[in-house]
Amino acid sequence: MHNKSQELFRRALGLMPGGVNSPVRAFRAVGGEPLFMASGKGCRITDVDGASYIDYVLSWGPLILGHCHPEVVEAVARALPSGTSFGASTAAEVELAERIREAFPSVERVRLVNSGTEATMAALRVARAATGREKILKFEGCYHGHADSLLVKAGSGVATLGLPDSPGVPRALAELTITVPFNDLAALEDAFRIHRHQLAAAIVEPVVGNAGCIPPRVGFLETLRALTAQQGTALIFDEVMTGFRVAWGGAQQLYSIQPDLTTLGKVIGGGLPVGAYGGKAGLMDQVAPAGPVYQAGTLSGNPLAVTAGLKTLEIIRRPGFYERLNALTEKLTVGLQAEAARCHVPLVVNRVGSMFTAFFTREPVTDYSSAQKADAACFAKYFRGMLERGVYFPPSQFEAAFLSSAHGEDEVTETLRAARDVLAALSSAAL
Ligand code: KE4
Repeated sequence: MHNKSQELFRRALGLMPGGVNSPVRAFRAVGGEPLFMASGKGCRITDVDGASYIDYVLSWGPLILGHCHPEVVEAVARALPSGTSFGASTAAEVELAERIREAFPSVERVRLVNSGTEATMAALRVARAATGREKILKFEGCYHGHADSLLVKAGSGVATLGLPDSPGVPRALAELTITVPFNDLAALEDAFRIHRHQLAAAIVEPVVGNAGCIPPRVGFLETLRALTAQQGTALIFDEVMTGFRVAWGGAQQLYSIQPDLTTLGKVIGGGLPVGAYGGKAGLMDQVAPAGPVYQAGTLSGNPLAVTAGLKTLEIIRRPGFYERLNALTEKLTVGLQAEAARCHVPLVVNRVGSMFTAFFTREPVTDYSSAQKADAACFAKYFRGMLERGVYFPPSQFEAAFLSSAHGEDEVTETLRAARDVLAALSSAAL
């Protein structure tokens, strides 16, 4: 049934660790072997064996317009004959920086990089340089890329694979990373009391995506903002996933919080490699060559990637884009909860905008430990059942799923029909 994927995976296993170029692609948490994809069009993706699926992974968030949006393809195709990279500045990256600053007023200066990992790694370095402090605070289950300091109680693939933390991170460095549960105000206040005036930065996914989707409790981000301001700690909003996803201006617009530094990625590259970090001029003007904090990148601001990002932002800025996308996502998530209730399958669906996660649990999911109580085995059966019915969700309970503007009513109907079958089967199996 997946013969070509299986053959490619067999070859890949002898060439790449785990046969993949990123752990979350390996299907380890859901069983079976990973699919190899051949093409995508709109909201559907097709594997190398010719099977197509409604895609709710969307390259883990970047494809807010779906696959191969004609205007994005045309823009990149038009830019390609001018060159793929110059290692010099181009007009397009100035334009992208202007778009980012318009959407994120807290970002007075921005530096383009090639991934979210580079963005968060550099933002931490800026915060440590500006404060002269070494300790940082992160939240359990949040994932900020694979920079050493941030692979402590991380989410996403680290959580999916149940890795305690990553070997290879020097203890001396890991010990500088303080972690507290997301949404836990008491633990947050304790951390700022215990490490008073010692924290260089607090980095947070303002809406967690990497423990599955977990919204901030009312008052949580406000308290974090107040504590960081009081103690001269740089507040870093990691908006790699939420930036231009939950709103044009990201979670900081949605919750009216101004961080000191912001990291971006995914949507701003339109499916090509772009990351960014930025914030107050006083902080960012420390970055070389304006200041002494070094960060660099051969392909930073790559003309093709920036072109894809610029065209994507131009399209999502059009009137009604987010209203339609969010309304359709709500219809899907309300429908999933209704189908689960009909089948008496415990299901909690968290959603912010067009990112969501269905947790197989009865209890509210408000932090990483409550997310871990979800029935991962049941999730795996659900994932496989939906895949068999042509619906491709992220292969992990600890990930967010996404809609694109290419998804329509028909796809939601098709997805809910598949969910009804799968949840009924889960319910009868549980009896
Ligand atoms: P990248 O280095 O993968 O571009 O970005 C790291 C990153 C940083 N911050 C947040 C909030 C992120 O979600 C990510 C990356 N997200 C994962 C999936 N949740 C990427 C998928 C993967 O690792 O293959």
